[in-house]
Amino acid sequence: MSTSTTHRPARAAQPADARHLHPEVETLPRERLAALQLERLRKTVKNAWENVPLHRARLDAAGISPDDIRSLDDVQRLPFTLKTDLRDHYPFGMFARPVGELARLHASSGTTGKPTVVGYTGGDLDNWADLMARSLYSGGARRGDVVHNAYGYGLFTGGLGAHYGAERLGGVVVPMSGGSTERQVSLIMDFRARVLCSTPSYALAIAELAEQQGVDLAKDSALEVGMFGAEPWSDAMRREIQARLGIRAVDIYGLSEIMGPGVACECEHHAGLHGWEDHFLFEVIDPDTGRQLPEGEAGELVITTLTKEALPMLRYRTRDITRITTAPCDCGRTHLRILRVTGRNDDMLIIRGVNVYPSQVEAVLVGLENIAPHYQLVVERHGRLDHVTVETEAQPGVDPTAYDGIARKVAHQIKSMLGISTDVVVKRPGEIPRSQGKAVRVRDLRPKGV
Ligand code: DLL
Repeated sequence: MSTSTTHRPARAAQPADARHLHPEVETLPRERLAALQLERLRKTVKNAWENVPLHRARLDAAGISPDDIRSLDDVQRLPFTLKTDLRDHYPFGMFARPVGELARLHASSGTTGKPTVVGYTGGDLDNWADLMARSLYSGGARRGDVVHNAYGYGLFTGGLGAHYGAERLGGVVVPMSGGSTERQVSLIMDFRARVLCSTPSYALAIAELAEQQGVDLAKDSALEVGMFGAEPWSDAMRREIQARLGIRAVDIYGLSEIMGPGVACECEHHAGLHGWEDHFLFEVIDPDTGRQLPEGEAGELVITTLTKEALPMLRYRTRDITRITTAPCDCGRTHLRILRVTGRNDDMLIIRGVNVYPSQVEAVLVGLENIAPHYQLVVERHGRLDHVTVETEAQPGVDPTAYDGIARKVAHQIKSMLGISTDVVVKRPGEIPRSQGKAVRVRDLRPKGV
């Protein structure tokens, strides 16, 4: 583990046609990966126990000392860490290093209460840049590519995370951030960007504006790869973005509490996202019982960091719902794959007993005739039942007198695919708010605390 700072855009040593950026770790046999994980898990528990009072108190209460970690299964004896722990110890109470020894802070605002603050040593930033470079490479980015980075810069980890990863890869970064969508289009064209980094919803907003300006990004731009994440998105949305931008759309996952973007990323096979197991230990648990689930079963993703110095995380409950497989991947990488994150536990709606994630509604809507791929779900309480109105938009050029008929067809389609009854409102083109970062998919009008 290096302790240098990330402000050094080291050029990657790999030739442009190699299959992996760091083959020595990306294709490490699983037994050796497990041995490395165990060694690092022990160090992480020691770091947490020695330096973070909350972790020490919880480990002591559970009767576990760092020396008790003898196998990877012992991770199940460790207490969980929750997002509320970070909030309750705002701002620096979970840090394992004095703040003066850190190199950077990030924070996420959240909808209520105090923000969640995360910190990094120079060594943490160095590892992050490496993992993000590895992720970009696995998605198809290469040294020398112009990387147009439309993730928001600032406290959000997307902008700077992608930025330093692209530099580490040897890319030429355009630090655009979100917003100024017209300018995004002209710079993508003028600078001949090959790689676009943004949320999937913002990629669509860029595509839409280009079309309005008469620019055909699919035909005339140099874009080939999109690295999309930070929010759930469906395969239908992937097809839509691929067609409109003329690129291969790659799913990339991460969260600030664990690091930021680059915790897991798809390879060229798009068959799940390789989670980088030399730096993280992944589990899937039953969210109700907290028990670890066997491989392949859907549940809540739990991550333990293995190399973080400033903010070691023991069994962090992500609230993200997914499945894990360790089956070999055709790309040759040995690191496990998490399947597409369909949504967060907190975003799940229960409509007359049926569990639904907004991304499942998206999968039905996107690609339907006359409907544009923009939507919001408005959730209200009618008596004791939740009620959802799906607001979506007509494609430009559709006669407004046809909107009601289209709405009925969409409601029918949602009922037959997902088994839930919804009201559907078709709005005029441009009426659904466009995102510049994470899209707001749900407007929750239910009374609070009920
Ligand atoms: O969104 C980090 C990131 C930036 C990831 C850019 C990828 C690209 P947070 O703001 O802390 O960090 O939000 C983390 O976003 O727990 C998931 O619920 C969601 N999320 C992130 N990536 C994906 C994805 C960044 N590919 C939260 N698919 C996570 C689905 C995702 N959900």
